[in-house]
Amino acid sequence: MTFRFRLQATDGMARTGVIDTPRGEVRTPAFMPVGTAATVKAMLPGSVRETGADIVLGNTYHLMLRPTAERIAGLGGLHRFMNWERPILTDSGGFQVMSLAGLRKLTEEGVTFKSHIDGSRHELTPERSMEIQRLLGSDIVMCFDECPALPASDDEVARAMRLSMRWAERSKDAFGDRPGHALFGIMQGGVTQELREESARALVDIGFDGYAVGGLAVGEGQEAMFGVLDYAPGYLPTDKPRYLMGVGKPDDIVGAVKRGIDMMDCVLPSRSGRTGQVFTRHGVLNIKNARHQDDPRPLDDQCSCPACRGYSRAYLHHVFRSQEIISSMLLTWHNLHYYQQIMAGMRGAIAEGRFADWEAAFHKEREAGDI
Ligand code: PRF
Ligand code: ZN
Repeated sequence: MTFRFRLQATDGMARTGVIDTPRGEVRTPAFMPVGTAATVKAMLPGSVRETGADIVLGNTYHLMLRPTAERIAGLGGLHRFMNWERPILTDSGGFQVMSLAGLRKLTEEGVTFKSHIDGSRHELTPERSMEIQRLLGSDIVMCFDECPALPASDDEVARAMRLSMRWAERSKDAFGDRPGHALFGIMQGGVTQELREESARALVDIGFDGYAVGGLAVGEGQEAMFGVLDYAPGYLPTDKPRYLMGVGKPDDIVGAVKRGIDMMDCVLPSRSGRTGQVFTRHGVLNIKNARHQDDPRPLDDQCSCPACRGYSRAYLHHVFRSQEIISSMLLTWHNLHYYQQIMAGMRGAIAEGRFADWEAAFHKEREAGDI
């Protein structure tokens, strides 16, 4: 069994399909929980699966620093190491270097940087990123790129995009031919249409198994992001998956799928689970708030997750305030479950040609207010 994308239905620009991989199917549109340090924090792999996830994301940057890619390879690869046998997509490291590492130096060759953990010096290049992602055993490998924070000057955005395109070519050469594994290119170009088009052409010329839209959700705001998504997916092949990196809030995800995105990842549902922010059909609530302390109701009476089936808001408020570990476990489970419910809802609606109605109902439930 090799890597393949089967588009099954479209509704407007929205699409639904399946990515076949040797480790199982990924139903699209797909939301990928983030497992940065070889764990989706506060969740057992079986629990992640129970929320409905088909694939999780891992990070080159974190794993190369600790415990190192060579150690994970020696222990049988990332799937075995973290006990998740289904597909894993790994990010390439460039984005995390820029947002997390200490002193950095960027050259044509790559990036040298200081670890945020112990200050030790490291280098990442397209070739080294491909080697690390191979050692991890990643099913979907991302090209090494540079993502500038916005706002940035047109010159800066163009320079970073063109460098990323040269790195994409080196990534492809270094990746080589690996049946059953996929390499995705990453489009850059900020919020400038001409640069996005140039980037897409460069990637399509090289040829990838899928295409990511990078460089968004980095400070430009939802309206500007949707502005780019109104045209960017149109520059990409229809028969390959499209992945919007690092997005987002529930309404970002729905808006992205509406515009032709097939895959997304974000720390928001899992991180928020640990900070007490809860996503529900009616909007966001903060469990820390004193108004929950006597409330016998579940977070969401229609949600079938363990937090909602077994516990009151009062209990969840109590364990959060008491900094009990079960608080992170339950809130993360609920948030991931809710995100996967959104994805399943969209997949069903697209398949049946009723995405517009589904989207209207999604927004209406949130406007109803009173959470
Ligand atoms: N590039 C890579 N990873 C990313 C991004 C990117 O542009 C983003 C942007 N939102 C998140 N993660 N390699
Ligand atoms: Zn729930």
